[in-house]
Amino acid sequence: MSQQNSSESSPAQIFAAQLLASFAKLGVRQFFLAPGARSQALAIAAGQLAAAGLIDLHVHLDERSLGFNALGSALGSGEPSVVITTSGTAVANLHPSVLEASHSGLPLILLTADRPAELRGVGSNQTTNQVGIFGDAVRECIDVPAPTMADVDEAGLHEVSGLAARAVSISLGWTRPDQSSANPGAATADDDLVRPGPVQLNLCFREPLSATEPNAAELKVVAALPERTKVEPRFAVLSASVPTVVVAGAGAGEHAVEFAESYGLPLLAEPSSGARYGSNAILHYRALLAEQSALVGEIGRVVVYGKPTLGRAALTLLRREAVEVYVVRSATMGHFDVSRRALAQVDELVFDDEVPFAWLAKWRELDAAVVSNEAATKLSRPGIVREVWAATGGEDDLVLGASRMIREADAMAPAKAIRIFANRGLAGIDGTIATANGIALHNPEGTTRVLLGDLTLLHDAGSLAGDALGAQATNLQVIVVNDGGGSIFESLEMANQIDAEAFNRLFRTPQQVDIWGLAGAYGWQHELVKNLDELRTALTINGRVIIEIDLR
Ligand SMILES: Cc1ncc(C[n+]2csc(CCOP(=O)(O)OP(=O)(O)O)c2C)c(N)n1
Ligand SMILES: [Mg+2]
Repeated sequence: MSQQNSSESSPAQIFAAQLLASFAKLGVRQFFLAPGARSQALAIAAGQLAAAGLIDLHVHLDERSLGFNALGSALGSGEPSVVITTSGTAVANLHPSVLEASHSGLPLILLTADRPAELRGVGSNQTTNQVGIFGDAVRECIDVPAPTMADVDEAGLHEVSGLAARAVSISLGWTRPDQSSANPGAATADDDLVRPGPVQLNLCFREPLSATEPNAAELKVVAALPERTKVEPRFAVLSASVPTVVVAGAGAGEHAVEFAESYGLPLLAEPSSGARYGSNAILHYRALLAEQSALVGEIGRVVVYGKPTLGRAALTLLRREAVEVYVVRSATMGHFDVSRRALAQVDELVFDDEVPFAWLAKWRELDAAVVSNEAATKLSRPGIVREVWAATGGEDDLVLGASRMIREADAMAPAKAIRIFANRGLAGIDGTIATANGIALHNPEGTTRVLLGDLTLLHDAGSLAGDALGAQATNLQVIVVNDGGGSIFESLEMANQIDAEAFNRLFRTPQQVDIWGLAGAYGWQHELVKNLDELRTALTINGRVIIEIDLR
């Protein structure tokens, strides 16, 4: 019997050590753990790998926060995150981040500890049905029976490494999931596209639940990823005579810019698109579309990149009968065709001739003619956007919370090639601080800024705790626009139809949290700014700071 299988160990520990060492061997670096008993073998193995410098381990109390932290790390690095939880509600707390990761194509590998088969369905403590708990939000869910000594012989360990490789490969969108376990609803309507996303390994463990042997960091593991599934690219040729605009939604990226610039097309790019830069960006497109100017009436074709979700005007345009719609497929954001009118879903588009330059020139002229009628010095939402954009450079990251400020930025933010993130898969106001924390892990030099509303901050206040004994974000600024509740709801039509008290109670939900006290409780700096000059200064603060802008 090898030393690994010595009686000092347990099958649970041998299995956990082999599995986590396989992930490390496959290049997975970021591990996120919340404490629990059923998952103890995984925790011990992760601790051993971290102590040996083979992985980075982040420990958080709250699994909802943990999941978003892992998601932020995947966003910031493009690499998979491994998330480890105990059983029961701990698993369910991952659901929001799993949904977001599913809809935005982010690689999360969930290791959820569970009771062995004989303890299921008999009222055991902290035991529920974890298989399928995430429904179609996971690409694949594999229920792994509790390992026995016979399962962790040489052949068994080889299988464990294979399990890790499969999880990584599916999470990255390299391998097509087994359709019997993944609900096809999770995939795009384009069935040949393989999308990255969350994968769940539901791991049953039987007592003894852990041992100090083997040391995961000392295992000689052989593991390799399967070959990447090839997807045949789809092309289309477009007639240059149809006046075309490019709409870039979340996840569009640089391809949208390259396409617009190669053919001289107006680029209507959301701030979360990663494409709001360059000289083709039409900054005030929101206003221009809403005004329905003559130029908007001339649009004959829309090419969509990513997932546009911020405004109704773009959607109205896509629904217009005289407008042809072409959708460029996104492996991350999936199938986007809300008007159900796309003529084709393609990977690459070319024009049959030169696009007349006059088309773009007219858009630029109209864009330049939009003037703001408010004083540039006022502490207003556009003023805040301008300052935040001005302070953010190539070494920084900017995270936009859902709700009003991202729409404000969509209406007027400058064209600037900076890294901007926003959870637009499902556009929740949850998990924003944790997401930013995860992104910041990958940016120790620059500053990670989060621009968000007061309710969005409070929704995720627990994530201010961070990882007390682990790596903390170096420079993280939470810029909170405190307008006493959800002011975005003021733009709903009914806001003027019901009385103010009912509106406040049912929608705005004003809060009276002392944000200075909140910051202090979690050990954050707090800066209250009353004008744009103070904001500009606050945006240079290092460390972890909440910058509160009181607009009440
Ligand atoms: C998890 C979740 N719950 C509820 C919503 C609905 N929702 C959208 S915006 C919003 C209010 C946000 O208020 P705040 O963060 O203060 O931003 P403001 O609009 O005031 O700038 C709510 C509740 C959501 N998007 N996500
Ligand atoms: Mg608010």
